[in-house]
Amino acid sequence: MAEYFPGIPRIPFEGPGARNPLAFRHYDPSEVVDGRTMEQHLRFAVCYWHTFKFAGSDPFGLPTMERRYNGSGDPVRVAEETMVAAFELFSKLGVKFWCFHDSDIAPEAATLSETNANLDRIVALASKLQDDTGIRPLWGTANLFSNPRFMAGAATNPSPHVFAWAAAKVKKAMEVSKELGAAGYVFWGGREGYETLLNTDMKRETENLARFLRMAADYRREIGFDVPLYIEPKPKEPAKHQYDFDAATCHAFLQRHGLLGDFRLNIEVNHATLAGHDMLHELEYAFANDIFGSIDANRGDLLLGWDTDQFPSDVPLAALTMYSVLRGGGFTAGGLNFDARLRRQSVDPADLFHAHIGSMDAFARGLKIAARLRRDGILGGIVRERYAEWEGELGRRIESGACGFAELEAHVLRTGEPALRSGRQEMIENILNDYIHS
Ligand code: XUL
Ligand code: CO
Repeated sequence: MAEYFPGIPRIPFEGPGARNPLAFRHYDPSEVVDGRTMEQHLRFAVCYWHTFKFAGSDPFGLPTMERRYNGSGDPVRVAEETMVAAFELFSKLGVKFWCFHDSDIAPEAATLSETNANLDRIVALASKLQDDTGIRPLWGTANLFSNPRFMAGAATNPSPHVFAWAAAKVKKAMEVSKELGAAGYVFWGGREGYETLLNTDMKRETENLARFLRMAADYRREIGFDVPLYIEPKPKEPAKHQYDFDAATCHAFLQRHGLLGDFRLNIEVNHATLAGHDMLHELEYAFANDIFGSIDANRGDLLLGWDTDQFPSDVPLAALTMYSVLRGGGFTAGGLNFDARLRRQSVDPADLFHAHIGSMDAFARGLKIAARLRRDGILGGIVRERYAEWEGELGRRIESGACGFAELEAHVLRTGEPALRSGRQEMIENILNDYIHS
């Protein structure tokens, strides 16, 4: 079989002092942390679109990256070569999962039947490569945003004909995701929103989106695809406003339409920041409301207002993310999908490895820091103490619903002003630094 990343070995674990740029310093898949191996905790996935289809173009410039597998010629043959290259990269990195859109892996053709036939051919190859390596999709999805037919949305399109196209694409993408043994299925509605309200019927569009998602949930049951469905919140880009704005908006939408039992959230770091939140806010919201599912791990640039999808090599962020995940009970079907791409000047194939190695190491460190934070119980203790008064007589009466405004007014008249207690933010940040840098 052709080798697409010659000169790059299977990435070994060499430990914290290593100087080899093609080695892990912290990610040792078999190391046990808190009763599970790092591999079981972190469930890393490589994303197909950025890693194999992004070639460095931006709105101002042409592609910069040449890849041996992304050649010209018969598009199905090119797609097959890319799939072989993908499994070489997955295996060399030692990840157990990958994520894909239908149109990343197989070229679209003139008709739906031809496109589906292309997909079947590539899926047969992917199945074989999966059997050889034990790697499988964390989730699959359908691309409902690149083709011009989806310019005004997919399930929220003014045209039912386009709605039908979206349904046909999702139907097939669910079928192939099931065939490949995917652990989940994602809906990200990049064009499910609007450019201007002047030409938009928001009520109809959002109700049709709910109808569409209900059909998807029904079809999942019909074919016995017994995995979580995830909505991936994002506030904008490419739409000016996207209906799946953030975790809380998605939650309200799912509740309003009776879809909570079927859908959870796939939360992405850069989408959180575009919504004016940090990742921890989104995670905390999802865990508090029992809708957490999976994570698209990347990061944005605080000085740029768009989705830069950079690799998440930031250790403090990884530590706080994993602290939240561990507190929430860890991943079940979800995992950490690197929805991240190289910078345009990182043109070497080896850069793909440096990017993933750095991010996997950051999350391995983050996991260990998070496990120590939890074991020592310091943050948990601080929060418990901060709310300790709720365990007293007054707190218990309020939380059990035993009292109302009149009794509370009487309490204030009797006891006067409350004592002011420090939130100790700076002290807590210092403790966190001790854990991150020790
Ligand atoms: C776009 C994005 C998507 C989804 C899958 O911002 O994150 O790639 O993850 O469609
Ligand atoms: Co994403």
